[in-house]
Amino acid sequence: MTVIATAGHVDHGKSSLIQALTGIDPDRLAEEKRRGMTIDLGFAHTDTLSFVDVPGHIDFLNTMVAGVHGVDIALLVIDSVEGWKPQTVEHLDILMLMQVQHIVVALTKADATTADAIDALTSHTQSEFAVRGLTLRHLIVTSAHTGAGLDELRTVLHALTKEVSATSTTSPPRLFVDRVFTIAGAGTVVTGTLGGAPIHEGDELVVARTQESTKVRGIQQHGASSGIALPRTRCALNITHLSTEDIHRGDVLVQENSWHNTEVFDASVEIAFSVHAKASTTSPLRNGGGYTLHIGTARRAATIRFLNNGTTTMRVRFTGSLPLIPGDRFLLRRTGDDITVAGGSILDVKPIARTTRANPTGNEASILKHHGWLPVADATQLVGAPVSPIVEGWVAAPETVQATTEALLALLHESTEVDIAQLQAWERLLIATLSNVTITRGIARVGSDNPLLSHPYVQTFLSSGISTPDTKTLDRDIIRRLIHAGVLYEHDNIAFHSDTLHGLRPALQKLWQQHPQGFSMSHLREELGITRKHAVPLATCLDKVALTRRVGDVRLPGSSW
Ligand SMILES: Nc1nc2c(ncn2[C@@H]2O[C@H](COP(=O)(O)OP(=O)(O)OP(=O)(O)O)[C@@H](O)[C@H]2O)c(=O)[nH]1
Ligand SMILES: [Mg+2]
Repeated sequence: MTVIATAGHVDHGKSSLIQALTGIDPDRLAEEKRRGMTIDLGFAHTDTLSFVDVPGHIDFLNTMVAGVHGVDIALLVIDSVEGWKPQTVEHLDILMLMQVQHIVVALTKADATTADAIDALTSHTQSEFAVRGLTLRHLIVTSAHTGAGLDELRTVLHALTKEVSATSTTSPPRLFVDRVFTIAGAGTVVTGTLGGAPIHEGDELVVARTQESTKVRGIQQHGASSGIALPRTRCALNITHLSTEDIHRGDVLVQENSWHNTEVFDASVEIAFSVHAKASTTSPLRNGGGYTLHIGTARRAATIRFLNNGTTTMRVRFTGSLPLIPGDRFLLRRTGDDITVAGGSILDVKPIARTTRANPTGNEASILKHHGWLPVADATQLVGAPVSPIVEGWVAAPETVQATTEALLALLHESTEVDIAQLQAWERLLIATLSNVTITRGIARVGSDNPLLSHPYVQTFLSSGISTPDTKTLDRDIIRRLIHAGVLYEHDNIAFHSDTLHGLRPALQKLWQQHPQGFSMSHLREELGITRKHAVPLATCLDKVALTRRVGDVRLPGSSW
């Protein structure tokens, strides 16, 4: 069940509304009862809805930010008597910067005001949303005292919960801890809104900050035991070996070696709406320190530096490391005046280029290009999703593969014999895949002891590129044996050398940049300037070497791409 977080100014009726909806009082601390105010995160649920209730008071804004982490739906509560107040605005800024998908507005305390006042507040709220470019899909007038509007609110929240529950995830599990406590007889329990893949009972996890390991002894979701915690839901994990001294809010539980821990990242920047509205011409951000970074439930002192002397991307350095991936959202609050100034999306969790040169985009191709050859496990962590190897255990961007291949071919032609022990691990694997190269006793050579591979046809096909001779005019037996040896690929009496096919990588890359949904036969003909007679066999042979795969009438990257 996806999580719904409350938001809104102090005393506007968030906790009362949650209690009226669920029958559970989210304010569980004695101090909260005494002061009539939410101080810490509260939790409540029904069979179909799961809530995190946040404090509205400005002093507890950090707690509010931790509460909205990882949620897809927010319930923005506005008191119909008081209307919009400073934390209505700041909380909405935060929801926007965190890109919470759905924002439902509840006007509360309808019993304490007039219909005219509610109409006026409704139109004011509509215009506040419109000016921010937000669509106000749901505004519901409620009263926790009379029960008005509660059924309608439940129906809307239930429908949205169902709508977002299908979100898939490609990253390994990550739990930003928001509460730690002990239960007599059970030991330490941590709670949070789970990100990434599910966690199972018995899983071994580590605290990212200390690398201390622990085991999940039990899982509870919404008060009931469960063998598994599902992504984007609330979960409570009963963990071994760690006391409440060892793990705190802001700590992160992950599987060992499954995330890249970093103290720096490059990111896109978005200025908070209300800050931007006040001073749209000057950026509220300055290179240097004085910021608090919020990611998940973690909060760290940070310094920033704009990239490329621009204002749209920046490098953020912070104290202590966190397990992060591209796409993670974050907030920056200015420590001097304690204002939420900006937020953004992480683009690179291991920036290498200098800030004056860095140009991150966040997509897989550019991350890989930036880092050269990488072990698949490292690349998966930097990209934040599984990547396929180019050669066993290693991955690189197409341009890098092309450059390495060219460098290896040049080396082979220069020195005729290459001692593969002198090569990098990925070069050793790549050189072995080049056709017409044999490796004997650790020495790579062009040509081979196999007379078939020195047959003049091999050179003919190599030098003719994609305008190859019709195989009908050639000795069928030799062609058949060259196909069998993986040197040639053939379709409809047209054959291509495998180096020629692999040499088309840059052209294919260009085609997919122009046609991300797949390129057609005529796109291929146009790009390479070839006839239909050659284009169909060529595309079919590209499918055979798995550089492409055919889907309907178009080609998409294949498993060897
Ligand atoms: N008349 C009326 N009063 C309400 C209603 N709901 C809440 N209140 C009152 O508003 C006050 C604040 O309610 P809470 O639910 O604690 O507000 P909150 O938004 O959770 O406050 P914080 O968590 O401290 O930000 C309490 O005195 C409630 O009794 C309502 O529907 N009608
Ligand atoms: Mg409250």
